[in-house]
Amino acid sequence: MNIEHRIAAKLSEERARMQRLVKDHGKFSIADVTVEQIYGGIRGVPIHVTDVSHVDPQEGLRLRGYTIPEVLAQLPKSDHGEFPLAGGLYYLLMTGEMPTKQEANQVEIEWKVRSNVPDHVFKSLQPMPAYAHPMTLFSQAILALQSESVFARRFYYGIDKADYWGYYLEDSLNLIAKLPTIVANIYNLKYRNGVLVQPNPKLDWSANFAYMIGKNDPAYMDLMRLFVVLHSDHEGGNVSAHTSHLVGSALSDIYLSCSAGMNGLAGPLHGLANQECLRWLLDVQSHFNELPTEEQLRSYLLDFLASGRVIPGYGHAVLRVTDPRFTAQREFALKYMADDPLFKLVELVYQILPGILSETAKVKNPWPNVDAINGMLQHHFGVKETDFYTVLFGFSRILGLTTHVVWSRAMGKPLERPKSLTTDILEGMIKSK
Ligand code: HAX
Repeated sequence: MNIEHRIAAKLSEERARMQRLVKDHGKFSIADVTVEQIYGGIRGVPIHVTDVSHVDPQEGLRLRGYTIPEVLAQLPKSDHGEFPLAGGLYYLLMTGEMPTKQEANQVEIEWKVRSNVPDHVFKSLQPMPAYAHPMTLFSQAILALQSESVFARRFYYGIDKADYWGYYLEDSLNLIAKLPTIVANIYNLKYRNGVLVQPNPKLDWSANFAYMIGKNDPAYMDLMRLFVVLHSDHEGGNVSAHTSHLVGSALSDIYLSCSAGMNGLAGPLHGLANQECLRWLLDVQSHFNELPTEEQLRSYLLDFLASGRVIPGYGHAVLRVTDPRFTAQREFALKYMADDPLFKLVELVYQILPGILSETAKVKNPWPNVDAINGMLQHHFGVKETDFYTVLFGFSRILGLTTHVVWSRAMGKPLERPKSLTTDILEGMIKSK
């Protein structure tokens, strides 16, 4: 398909660029790692090069060099809404080129053709207890699909290293094609009496998820198109992207890599924050019964922080401004649900909390991140099962994760193997200086 040709056309130049850097500047030092950093989650230490996306602390996310407003404006749109087709987004992430509508539609068609989910996937989920978290089911479903890995089978019979990436791309297309059916039916299994729904061939990838959970509202379908763009990638250093990359570096296939990435996304400091954020907003709402005054909310927030808890949806490991993904979702909310009491609460928190967090010197970023609002939007359209929200995040993030993994194989990146120290060695290093 066209994506494969576009990647192939770029590869020799990209590989030569990397080889030149290593040959001519191999000993150039990028960063010194401090004791603070090694004990502080390796924060800020560059560990990886990827051109798929980049997060600038002051500007936020760029996907293949395009800001969020540019991506939303320039990607080909669905005929039935204002927001882009996921097929075009995937084309952009994989090739670095802004697709035409025809190219975006070709990816959508390719996904439809590959969308059938083998029976054993849902059969493996059905015996799980009702209280199993949907992220567990999601990761499990991806792992169950590993039986279908084209790369794993080809590797068994022997393949040229230079060709690995093509099989990874096949696996990526196959996995992503099945995601709307998998994700929607995890929802149905957990919250709609287990009814298994098949995709509607007339709908695009993002809208099909909405259709399969019984939401046919065109505004919700468009929200899902927006949601998918905004959550699709956030450079290579975050927990899920780094995990997938690391696992993929062992030549574990796309399914193994993405299932591992989803396990990282399931953590409350990463993807689970959207679930926590909506639960927190609902708690605040039920505490006050009606929209609090500024003073009431300020005092509530101060008490909450004084109890040592974090407020989900605020702060970021890299960003130092309001997340543009928050801004894009806020604009959607202003258009479709300006009078929703929960949105009014989101607005009031946005007005007050950054000031409060700034006063506590320790928070490096007092501004809202993507998760401060995404749950509220789902809640508005009746998707109220908060524990499902991280699955939605994963649904879209796999577009980015698989792109990183495909390109890592395309560039022939080796097994990742950083070094750990013992406390004695570290103390010895400090003494000897
Ligand atoms: N509320 C209260 N305290 C906060 C805070 C918040 N929203 N954000 C940061 N802090 C605190 C930290 O807990 C830390 O306290 P200690 O020194 O006592 O440990 C201090 O401020 C410094 O933290 P930081 O350097 O500003 O932030 P980190 O890079 O360590 O962590 C986090 C970034 C996103 C994990 C953090 O801001 C947080 O816990 N936020 C709430 C959870 C959240 O919204 N997560 C989603 C982030 C977006 C994402 O990745 N989604 O997938």
